[in-house]
Amino acid sequence: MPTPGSVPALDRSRLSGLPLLGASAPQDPARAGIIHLGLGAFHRAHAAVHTARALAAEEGDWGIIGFANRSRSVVDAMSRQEGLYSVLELADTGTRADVVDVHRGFGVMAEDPSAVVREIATSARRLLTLTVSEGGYSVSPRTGHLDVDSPAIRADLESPASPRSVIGLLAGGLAARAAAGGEPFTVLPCDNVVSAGQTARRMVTEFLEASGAEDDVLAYVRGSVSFPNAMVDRIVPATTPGTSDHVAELLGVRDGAPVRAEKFSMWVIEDDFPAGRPAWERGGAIMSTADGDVEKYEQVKLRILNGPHSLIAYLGALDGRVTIPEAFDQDWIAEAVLTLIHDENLPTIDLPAGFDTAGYIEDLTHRWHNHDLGHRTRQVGSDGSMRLPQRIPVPARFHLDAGRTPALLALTVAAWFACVVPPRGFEPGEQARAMTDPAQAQLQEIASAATSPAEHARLLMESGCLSEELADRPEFVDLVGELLTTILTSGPRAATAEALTASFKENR
Ligand code: CS2
Repeated sequence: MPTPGSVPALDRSRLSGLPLLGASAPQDPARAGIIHLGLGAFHRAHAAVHTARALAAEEGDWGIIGFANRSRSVVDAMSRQEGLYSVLELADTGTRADVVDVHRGFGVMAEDPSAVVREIATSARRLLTLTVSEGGYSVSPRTGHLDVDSPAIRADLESPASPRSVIGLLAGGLAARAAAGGEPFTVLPCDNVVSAGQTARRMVTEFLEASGAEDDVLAYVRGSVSFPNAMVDRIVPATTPGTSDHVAELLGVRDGAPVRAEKFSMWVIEDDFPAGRPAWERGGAIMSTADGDVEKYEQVKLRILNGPHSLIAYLGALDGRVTIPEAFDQDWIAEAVLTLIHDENLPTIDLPAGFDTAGYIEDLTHRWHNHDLGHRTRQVGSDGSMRLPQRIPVPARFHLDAGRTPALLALTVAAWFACVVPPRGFEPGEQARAMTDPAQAQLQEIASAATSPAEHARLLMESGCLSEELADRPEFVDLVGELLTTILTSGPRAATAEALTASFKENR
């Protein structure tokens, strides 16, 4: 392997000798039609890749102005590389690296939030994509409405002219665009959020109403701004220092901002773009005009992939497993996960017409076994307080309402508590300790008065941390308590056996 010093840096002068993914966007930043919020690895390995491929099929003014949330590191590295970076694709058939060239401007939301507002007001920008993770939508898990109790939303509602939260920035940007002539616009969420487009529209509208926006701004957002739903799917683990070395080995250049991903990539988008869009259907995405179809794909993704992914992460971490494939290699974890998928989640999904469910699950089990990817249990297990409300309450209530016990869904919650809000005296291990969650301190405080694991689980559930509707389902709350107790006394494997016995046997 070349040493760092001997490898030249990735820059435009070398581009002609490197494999380009799709095509370059037009160079002029003034012609960049897309704004992106959340310049993390997922966007760069997913939407940006599909956009580069779409540009290869059909030219257009679809460069991207990218804003990172808080950190400067990716923005600095990509600026140094004039927008270039490489995607390392780790497949069974081998690993390849290609360079993407579609980003034409950068910013950091936390440092210069007003730049986001200015960009949205600029008529040459025609759509905005979002990967700000579940928390960025500011939905209260308790009420399902705008989280007016969160400090960020509260501060923005007090001074809506200088917003900092994502929802506040979108509202401020759209108000500025309405004032600047009111040209149509699209906000396209690309996160694992239920009815992501509708959710974003609701939160922005609730924000505008609560901040006393003028009627004509509300009318503009209602009439000229679309918020399509979308299902996004590609496993993209965090970049590691080894990623740059791997790229250097394959491409002979040193990239300060590479990403790595599996080969699989799927993007299903509701086709509602009043100001135009790239030819994404020619870049590997599925554009859908069928009413409600994309929400069905979102359900498939959240309940077949994401919810079970959380279960692998929490059981795996409690079992000391560092990566998802190491965890999924354990037969007892795989059995729990497949039972969760087949018995508890699948019956709750209204499947898209013609969808090959068996094929998706088959592919998925293969994807979860990808050791080269090394996706960490600690990464998938982080931010459960934002992720599990998208993954657990709806399917759990579906069964509870019919008098059935969704014990694997309850196990997911119990294992999450054990990892991230462990009862006093329980040591969940290094992988679980490394999981982070913005609500961790608050949840610990809520459970601090508990004198038993069952009470610990009850206090957490009754706080509505997953949803208000699940808080008052004693049969579910008690089961989470029992499973948490077993995790503490006999370990995650015993709790899994207990859940498998307790789960209804409908489809077996
Ligand atoms: C994962 C997702 O971390 C998580 O919660 O379930 O990031 C998952 O890897 C992607 O959604 C795959 O498309």
